[in-house]
Amino acid sequence: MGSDLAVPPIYSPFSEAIHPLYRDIDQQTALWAEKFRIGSDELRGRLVRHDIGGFSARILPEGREEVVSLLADFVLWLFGVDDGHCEEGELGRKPGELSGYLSRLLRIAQNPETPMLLDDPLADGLRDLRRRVDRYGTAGQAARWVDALREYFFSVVWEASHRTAGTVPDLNDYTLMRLYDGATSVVLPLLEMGHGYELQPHERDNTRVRAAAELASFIITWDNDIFSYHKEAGGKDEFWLNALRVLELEQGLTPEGALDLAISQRDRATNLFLVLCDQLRADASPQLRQYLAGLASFIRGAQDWGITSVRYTTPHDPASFPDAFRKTPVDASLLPLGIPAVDWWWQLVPGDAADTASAKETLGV
Ligand code: 3E9
Ligand code: MG
Ligand code: MG
Ligand code: MG
Ligand code: MG
Ligand code: MG
Repeated sequence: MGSDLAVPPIYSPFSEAIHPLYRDIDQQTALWAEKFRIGSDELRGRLVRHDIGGFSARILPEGREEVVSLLADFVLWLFGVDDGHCEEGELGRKPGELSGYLSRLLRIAQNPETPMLLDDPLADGLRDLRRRVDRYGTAGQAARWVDALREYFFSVVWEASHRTAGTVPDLNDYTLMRLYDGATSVVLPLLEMGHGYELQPHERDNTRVRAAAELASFIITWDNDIFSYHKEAGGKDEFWLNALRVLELEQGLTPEGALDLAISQRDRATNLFLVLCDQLRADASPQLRQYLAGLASFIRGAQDWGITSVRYTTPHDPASFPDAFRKTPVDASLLPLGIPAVDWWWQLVPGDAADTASAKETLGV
């Protein structure tokens, strides 16, 4: 049985939207998973019912159909790795072997023609994904996608070392790991490809733009930890990592207390994201404006999918979820969280920015 923790409506100032072809895209993703035999038959049977096509259609509501489909197939593939190998498979407890396997996969992502892992369904699926990344993206975007896969892979090896030792990281380490192990950064190049533009490196790698992308990762993964707590607490893996669990253990909180603190943290990250994006938009290129809008769609898409997908609602043992979002934060603060790895995000907004009329208007407080 999963946890019976009741999740209240959480704060989302972003607009709900979905690509009109979401049903077709979801069906095509199920066919793709079958064609490449992603995961065991049992895992694949579960994944194709999780509305991953709908998730992708929410991330790219106005995106090019082929890229929405590519993203959906890629997210299903990622769950093939994350569920199939890391959380439910044997490699999740063998960090050394896991890093070897993931390094081989990375070679396939870089050079799909490489004659390695020839009988491996995930490698075959990855070859297909790489060819489509080449078709719809630039060489630079393909390189960013490979680099982001590497940072995701590196973080799941760190996770596996905790799983093997049975240790739960402290909040700072967990926050750092979670920026990558939620596989959010691998989606970012597809936000660009979905709209057929390329963000120039001097903008993408600008510290404040990177902070905005990291804030999006933080919000998406903290929300995932809130909405997947029921599934994860009741799952087969007695070792599970989740922000609420980290807060319970580190700060001696009840699940309810940890939920309240996690909500306050994700609200404060959302407040900062809004103010930072407002400031960035002031002198942004059209591409950067589109990218920032893409981050907001990614956050909102993960929220709408998170409260509706049977992956998290688990109808056989229902999670207690809200059916809507709230328009104002529970915690309207623009102060840092006290987590060293990420507190610098707040230094990017001038000290008195929190008190300006425009910040208050942005936050609706
Ligand atoms: C997420 O964390 C793991 C990723 C591999 C899932 C694939 C999803 C994306 C690439 C987009 C980001 C979306 C999120 C984080 C929902 P975790 O906690 O293992 O996911 P779970 O679904 O098991 O709660
Ligand atoms: Mg489906
Ligand atoms: Mg479905
Ligand atoms: Mg995971
Ligand atoms: Mg998981
Ligand atoms: Mg989760």
